[in-house]
Amino acid sequence: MKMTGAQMICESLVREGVEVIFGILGGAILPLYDTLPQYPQLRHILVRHEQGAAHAADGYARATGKVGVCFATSGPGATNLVTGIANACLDSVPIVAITGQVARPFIGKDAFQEVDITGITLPITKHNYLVLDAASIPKIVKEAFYLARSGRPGPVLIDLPRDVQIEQAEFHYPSKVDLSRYKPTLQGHPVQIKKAAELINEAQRPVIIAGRGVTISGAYAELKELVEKAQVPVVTTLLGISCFPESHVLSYGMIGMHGMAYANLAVDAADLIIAIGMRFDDRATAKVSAFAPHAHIIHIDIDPAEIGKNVRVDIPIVGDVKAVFQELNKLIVSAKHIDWIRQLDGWRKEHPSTVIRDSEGLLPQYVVRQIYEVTKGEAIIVTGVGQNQMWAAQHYWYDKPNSFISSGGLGTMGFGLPAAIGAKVGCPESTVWCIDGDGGFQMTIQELATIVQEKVAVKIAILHNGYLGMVRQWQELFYEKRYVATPLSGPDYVKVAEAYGIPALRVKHNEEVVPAIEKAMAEPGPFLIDFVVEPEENVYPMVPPGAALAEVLEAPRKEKEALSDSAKLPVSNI
Ligand SMILES: Cc1ncc(C[n+]2csc(CCOP(=O)(O)OP(=O)(O)O)c2C)c(N)n1
Ligand SMILES: [Mg+2]
Repeated sequence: MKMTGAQMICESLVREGVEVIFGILGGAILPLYDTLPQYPQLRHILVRHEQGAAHAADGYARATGKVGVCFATSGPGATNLVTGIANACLDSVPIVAITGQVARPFIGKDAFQEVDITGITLPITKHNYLVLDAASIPKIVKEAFYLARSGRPGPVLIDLPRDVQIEQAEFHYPSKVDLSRYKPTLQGHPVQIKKAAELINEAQRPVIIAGRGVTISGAYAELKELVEKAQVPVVTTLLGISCFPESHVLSYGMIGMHGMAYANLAVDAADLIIAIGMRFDDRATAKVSAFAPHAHIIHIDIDPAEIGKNVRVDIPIVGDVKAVFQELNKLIVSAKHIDWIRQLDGWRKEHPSTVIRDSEGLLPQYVVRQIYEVTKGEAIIVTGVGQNQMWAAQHYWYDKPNSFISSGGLGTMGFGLPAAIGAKVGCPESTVWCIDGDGGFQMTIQELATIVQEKVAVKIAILHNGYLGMVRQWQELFYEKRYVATPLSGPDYVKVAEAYGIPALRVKHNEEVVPAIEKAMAEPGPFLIDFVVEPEENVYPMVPPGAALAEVLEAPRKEKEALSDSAKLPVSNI
């Protein structure tokens, strides 16, 4: 059947199961947009800035496990996607970005709104394409989706000249891809798996570090089976949060710069680290040369390029986490590590990293904990970047698989709101809370209009401290309190929300917190709460830059003396 290039794109998207596209149009992509009404299965969500489109596609992909799709026009539309594409690349998120390009005869002529977006995005995409004829569109789209979602997922960009969108050609959708040089290894090598099992069975002080690869692979049950059978304590990376239930007795929280002190101490003392679907990011390992100094390391990852990249590894296993676990679990013997787990529980009591101190002033940690209480831990939490992100990671308890969405690798302020839109569009039945900082929120604040136009019932909590807080914290601790360029003003967020048509409240006192969150939850549509919190509150624990995981700073003594015992510390019954 003959079709235009634009129709071929839409038809191919439908065949790939796409339901939602986030984007903004312009001249170079107008033929494609003009075709959209012929495909009512494709819901288009008009964002207010292309960065929002890429982050929304990213949030959608993380929340659903499907490929997120975004459209932008050539030139500035395409460059506005760049941050979102880089963000998806660093966090292994499958998105397909389709950009308009100037017509073929104009390419290379510095034509109006021409940029070399395939050149620009080469290092931040898993792969990208410049489409040179309409006939190749079905094959390219098929490959793009396959590449985005298979192996280690990531972003793929398709650049589509305007005249290719109009050109007619025969449409043949391939039933499978033919990529002879791209064959991700899914099954782990049996010899390596056997060696890993032997190490696990012999270990006295084993620790699992679980990363986002567990979530991507959907290996929740397999991980739990191993943990319970071999009695191995679990810690996670930031992006590993919610791949293992945090109220499980063998869960010891997050490691890293703002990880739980006891989690970091566990890694430091371990004799075996089983690192799963994680890439030893420097925020997770802290000083690499002092990382897990007493441990053998097993590293399971689908991407061979990650093995041995940052940390020495004794037993590498390249493969899909779920497939590897299915084999590994057969070789694991039941064990009890009574002394080791007692030791960890002791550290958890001595270093109560998730306890919130009593305070007259409104603490951001308390706000997060109350969002947990009111939502009963069932919400999907999407964060900004900075202190708000760390408090959201530390003080909500993630038991529900894949319920924590955050920008890890790129640490992109402005991610929260558009990513929350994507998550809510993808999971309309779930409650989605965006917990953001006042700085990051102002970076993509314009997406409030998207929420209203598209009726996206996102709940927004701004942890409003009047600072670029995380940087202020570094200035306080390492730059003798020289607060250069971190004090931050902003608009009246309640008025702004109302101006967009979103109901909103301001909260300044502890007793107002729960009623406000309950009001937000009772509202069927979106709701915004401006939580005016203690301006100079710091995130603890903290491993200072350059220090080892074990050199963790905890909340100053004065604060610790007034600790309330309200924290829910899971206590092992061993
Ligand atoms: C796009 C971008 N610019 C700059 C930074 C550097 N940075 C990291 S955290 C932070 C402060 C964030 O402030 P806010 O959003 O108010 O969150 P808070 O730390 O106060 O909770 C900054 C500027 C960044 N991560 N991303
Ligand atoms: Mg702030």
